[in-house]
Amino acid sequence: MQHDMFAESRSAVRIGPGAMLLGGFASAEARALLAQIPKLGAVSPFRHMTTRNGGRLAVAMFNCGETGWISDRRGYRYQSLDPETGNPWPAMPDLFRSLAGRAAAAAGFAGFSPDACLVNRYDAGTRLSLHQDMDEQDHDAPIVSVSLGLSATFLWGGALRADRPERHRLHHGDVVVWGGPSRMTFHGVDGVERGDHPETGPWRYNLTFRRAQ
Ligand code: MD6
Ligand code: FE
Repeated sequence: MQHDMFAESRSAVRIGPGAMLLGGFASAEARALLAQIPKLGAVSPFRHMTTRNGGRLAVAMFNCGETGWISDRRGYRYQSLDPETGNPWPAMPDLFRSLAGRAAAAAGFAGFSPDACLVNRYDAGTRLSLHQDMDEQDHDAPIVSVSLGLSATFLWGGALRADRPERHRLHHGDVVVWGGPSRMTFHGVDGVERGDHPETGPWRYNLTFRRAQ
């Protein structure tokens, strides 16, 4: 398909020390990755989590894996049970785990074995403001972030929230890996444009893999 061929021709770009944007790294597997989402969502549905101050996260989420990231009135944390169902999160599909390991290795982090995968769903206009991923116990492991469907702009900041972010366009099949000296870099998402993607319709999906425990 035209879309995937374009993505596959894109190359790897170093965006910081220990940080790579692997253009099209997941293109060949994108359809198989997407096919898992409704199956996982049948166990733990997409939901808009609450924040400490009573707000609602604009990004819809659920997790798969041994543990999962949640937000509620008590704050952010990882837990092994889905608060919505009271049951464990669905298991991480082998394809997810394998892709995350291969992408991490391609970026210089051999042996990455995620125990959590946050599945994010964005609609047009949804933003994720600059933040650090810091609820994980293991900060030695990298973060692997897979983009599927509608394109978005990845905001790649610095060690301080005030650092002006670089903007990198992320397309279907792109993977960003950050670890080592970049592990605590501020990042966010902007610019999901209205569209009708051949594989995902009106959505952008993102799979974020982490070693949380
Ligand atoms: C992305 N997502 O969607 C990057 N971080 O490309 C994140 O950085 C992220 O979606 C923490 C919690 C949820 C997220
Ligand atoms: Fe993040």
